[in-house]
Amino acid sequence: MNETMLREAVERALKATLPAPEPDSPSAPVAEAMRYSLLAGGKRVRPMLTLAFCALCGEDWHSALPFACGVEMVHTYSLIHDDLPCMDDDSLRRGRPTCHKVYGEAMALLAGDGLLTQAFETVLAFPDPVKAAAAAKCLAGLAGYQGMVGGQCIDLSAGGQEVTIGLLKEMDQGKTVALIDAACRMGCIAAGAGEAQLAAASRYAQGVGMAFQIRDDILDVLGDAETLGKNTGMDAARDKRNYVSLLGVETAQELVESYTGQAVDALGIFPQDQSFLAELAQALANRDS
Ligand code: GRG
Repeated sequence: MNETMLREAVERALKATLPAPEPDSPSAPVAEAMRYSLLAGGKRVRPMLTLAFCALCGEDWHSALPFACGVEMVHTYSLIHDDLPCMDDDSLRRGRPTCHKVYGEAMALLAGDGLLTQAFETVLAFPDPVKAAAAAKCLAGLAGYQGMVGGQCIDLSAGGQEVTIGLLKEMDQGKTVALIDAACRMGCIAAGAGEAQLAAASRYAQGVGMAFQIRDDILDVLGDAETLGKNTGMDAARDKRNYVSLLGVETAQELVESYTGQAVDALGIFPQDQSFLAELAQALANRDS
């Protein structure tokens, strides 16, 4: 199992889950907009985590593909909606014009809605209905108002205000950590893992998720738009506080390393080979895209 193998399996499964629409079908415009954003690349970090945790719990990772696709669909919906003029109003995502720039705001809104609902249809198609229901509940809880949507709500109300590290952490737990947590836990669920393993997966997600977001803040300042596939300098332009504006780049990167260490430590309870997930955490801590 390696990164390329997992990423290619995710790409194939996503294409199969959302095939090209019949051109004369009435829903073709929304299906096209959904495919435009979903199949635009992206690092596929969350679905890789789902597959890798399934393998770490001793099951064939291929079996977790429906859960991996579901998580990536929810992630893509959040990006489409986040880019809308009423949210961050962004023009570039995954190296392409954002969904609403190509298809218009109304169709981009529908494309996000379509991906969110399709995600649950995909998760619930998992052959074991008990695991399917558990994964759907996990995804709904962590992506909803007490998770990712809640984090976005804090983000919207925090703009232009004095923000503490505590509030920033609460926001990032929702916006970023929650879906990464769902991705890791759903891999464990696919493998029929027990409570101790689920709790360890959440500890890993906590470390990787916080590190991922703080690295994202650093890349918003130091990164290159072409490599990232999205515009940089956006938090400063919107007068949004983040880890870099509060702590500076150096301290922010120290935090990235510290959270990454916590993530790697959490893998200790698993009897299987942990090297893939440990190396992935390290690679994400130093990512440039
Ligand atoms: C429900 C509208 C709505 C939003 C939810 C996730 C989110 C909140 C907004 C997306 C914007 C954002 C900066 C989120 C923080 C998480 C994050 C760093 C997303 C980018 O994820 P990557 O880098 O993207 O994995 P790719 O394109 O590689 O999949």
